[in-house]
Amino acid sequence: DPYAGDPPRHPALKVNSLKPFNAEPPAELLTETYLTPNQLFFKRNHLPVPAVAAASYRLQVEGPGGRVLELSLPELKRRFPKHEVTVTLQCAGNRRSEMSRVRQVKGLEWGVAAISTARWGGVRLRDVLAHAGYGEEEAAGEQHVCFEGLDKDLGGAAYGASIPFRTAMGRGADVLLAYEMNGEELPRDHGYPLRVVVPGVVGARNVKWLGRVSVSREESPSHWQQNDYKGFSPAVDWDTVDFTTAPAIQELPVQSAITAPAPGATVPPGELTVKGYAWSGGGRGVVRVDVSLDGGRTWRVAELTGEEQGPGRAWAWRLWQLTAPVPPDAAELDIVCKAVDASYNVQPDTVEPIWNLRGVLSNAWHRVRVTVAE
Ligand code: MTE
Ligand code: MO
Repeated sequence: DPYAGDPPRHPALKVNSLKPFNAEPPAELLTETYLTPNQLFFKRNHLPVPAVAAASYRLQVEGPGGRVLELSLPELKRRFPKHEVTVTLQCAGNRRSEMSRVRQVKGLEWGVAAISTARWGGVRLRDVLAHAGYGEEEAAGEQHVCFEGLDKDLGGAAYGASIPFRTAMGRGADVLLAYEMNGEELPRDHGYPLRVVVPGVVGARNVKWLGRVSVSREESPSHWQQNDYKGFSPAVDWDTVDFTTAPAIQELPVQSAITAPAPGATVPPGELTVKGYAWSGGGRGVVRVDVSLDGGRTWRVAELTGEEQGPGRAWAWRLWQLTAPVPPDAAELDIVCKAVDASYNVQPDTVEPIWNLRGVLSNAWHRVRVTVAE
């Protein structure tokens, strides 16, 4: 069993797939704390968790002309300044199960919790690339920074992904090679000993168990860059899909969801508190969350909490809550939330027009129905 060496996991996690391990925390636990505890942070593995020995670990960095630098963990920590940043990671498949209720899609049936937030500590990718010999000028041509994981499939192919070179050099230099998560050593499930953290960008590019970094004119040749994690029209099916026609997902669209009350719950008459999270890609902050108790006919503005990060560098979610009177005659409530980001992007009201065969980018208004009773 190639998965026999996987680490132990927290029993509260809702398991989507055991081998490879994919799990999300219960939604109501997700918004209990602003930073997600490491054990509850969602886990998305495509392959067995590799056993990496810290002492023999070397990060390979391919410099210009193909010269390969090898950096041990102590060397990385000694040579480059430590940088810390709070970043939310979201899987492209977060809320996929709502899409498959419209029409069958291919993928893990994630609920609303394939998203989590941590304070990451590590070195700046930009500093490492500069040390390897790359300057800002490389950004002029279209180049990509390619990452390879140490996790491999049965055929020996590593997990891989890439980001545009300008993303690596820009982003307020917040793209990290992280060795710490919430003040602890990076856990095995999250990429021990070193992972990429690309703020504002889809989870899939945040390569764990990082083995090799290179710069190329081409995007990563990996399956997950080329033939997965792309968006398509609702008209495209598995007979007609052509993965070369769509760009790889990088920045994610504006997102929000309700984490409490739970779907199908019974709530007492009087007053109700609704809670959730909101986030947008590309460093676009969340400027407002609207909540409705009557299916979207009337709205109230929720209160936002959590870290307020700088303009264009809002990498982490805001949590939100709203306490409102339950309409006296209501037997049921159709609770809805929708967020607005700093570019005034909004979420679509329904799933149908954004349905896609892979079930990615599922960010329609989130709806939770509850019963009102003593
Ligand atoms: N990196 C490697 N090496 N292998 C993987 O399977 N999964 C990716 C990304 N990085 C993956 C990876 C995907 S799709 C996501 S959503 C995030 O890691 C999940 O990160 P997490 O498990 O730390 O939450
Ligand atoms: Mo993902």
